[in-house]
Amino acid sequence: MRIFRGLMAVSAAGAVGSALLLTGTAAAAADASGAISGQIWLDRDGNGVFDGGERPYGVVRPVPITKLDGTWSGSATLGLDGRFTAEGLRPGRYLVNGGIDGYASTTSRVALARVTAGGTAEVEFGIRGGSISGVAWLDENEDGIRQDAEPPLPQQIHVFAYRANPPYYDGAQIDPQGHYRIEDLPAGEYRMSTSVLSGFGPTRPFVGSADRDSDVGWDAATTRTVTVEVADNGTVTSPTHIDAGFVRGRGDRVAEELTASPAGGVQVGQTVSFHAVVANRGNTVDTYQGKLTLPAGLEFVDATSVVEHSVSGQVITVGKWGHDYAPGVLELWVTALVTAVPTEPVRLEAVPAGTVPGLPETNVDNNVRTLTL
Ligand SMILES: [Ca+2]
Ligand SMILES: [Ca+2]
Ligand SMILES: [Ca+2]
Repeated sequence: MRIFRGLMAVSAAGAVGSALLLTGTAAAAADASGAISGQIWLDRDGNGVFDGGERPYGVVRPVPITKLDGTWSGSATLGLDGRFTAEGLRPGRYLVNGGIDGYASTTSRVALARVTAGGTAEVEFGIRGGSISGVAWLDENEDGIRQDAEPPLPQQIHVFAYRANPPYYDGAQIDPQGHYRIEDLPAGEYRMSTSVLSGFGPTRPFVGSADRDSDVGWDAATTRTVTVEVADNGTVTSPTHIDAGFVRGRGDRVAEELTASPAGGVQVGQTVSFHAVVANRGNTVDTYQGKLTLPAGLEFVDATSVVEHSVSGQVITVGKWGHDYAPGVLELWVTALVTAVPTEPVRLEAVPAGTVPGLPETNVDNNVRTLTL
């Protein structure tokens, strides 16, 4: 393939291009018109040449084209194949802008195309993003740190990078040695995640040195971002050692605390306040909820919590169905009115709460707590 750094080539060959979209103001006479055809590719090694292993930039978007004398401006539409074609152009010199935000240009960002009657001017643009790479490993001793003796994951999961603004999402599968590399990423701040591996969960993140820790956070609220930088001169900063540690999931859902104020001797007409705490004391994220059940004689008045809660009759549930909660606690505060002195205790239970089974429970004895008023 011929490559012209920064400048166009004139070719009479017909180009197979993407759909034409001209939004210019001055339509050219068809019998005296020419065309501009081109492509944008991801020049991974930044050498200005479309090498094997590199791929077209296949994102549908406009490619701005302006006639140098200022009499016409419009755009062609870049197709999924990374190609674009503008037809029906009056002969003359045009500027084509092949720059893409978030990527460095490894050829000139703007190319000059000379359109002749019946001809097609060919232009090419190399752009370069960064990469994020690392290893997914089994944190056998569960310390959050990757020791050399610890093995790669037993299955080939995917690792994903997500940029919120503007949205961009891509991922890569790990190889048998646990290594992955997500290529051609535009500049930005990325949050890392992985596909689910049944029976395993993420280890404690951000422990120890940067090249030994796990960079996949337990939840979106506390995870860190990984920055890909792309400079105008074509240099990119591609973070390495962005690793994902896993543990064999061990669950322990706990009804940890249940207190009332007043603590006992309640009277009809009185208001009682409850503080309930359930905990994930397992070694990784778990889908669970806490359920506080008020006995007959207590009428629900109000509830507050840090995470989502819901009320159904006498049962107040804290935690969102199907949500992965990091090791830690879910707290709930409930007030109730005494309409009759209860004969049954208040009951707090920590329960699995997902469409897939939660972590294997290692201690069922601490899942329920009761309180007699
Ligand atoms: Ca290249
Ligand atoms: Ca370890
Ligand atoms: Ca338990």
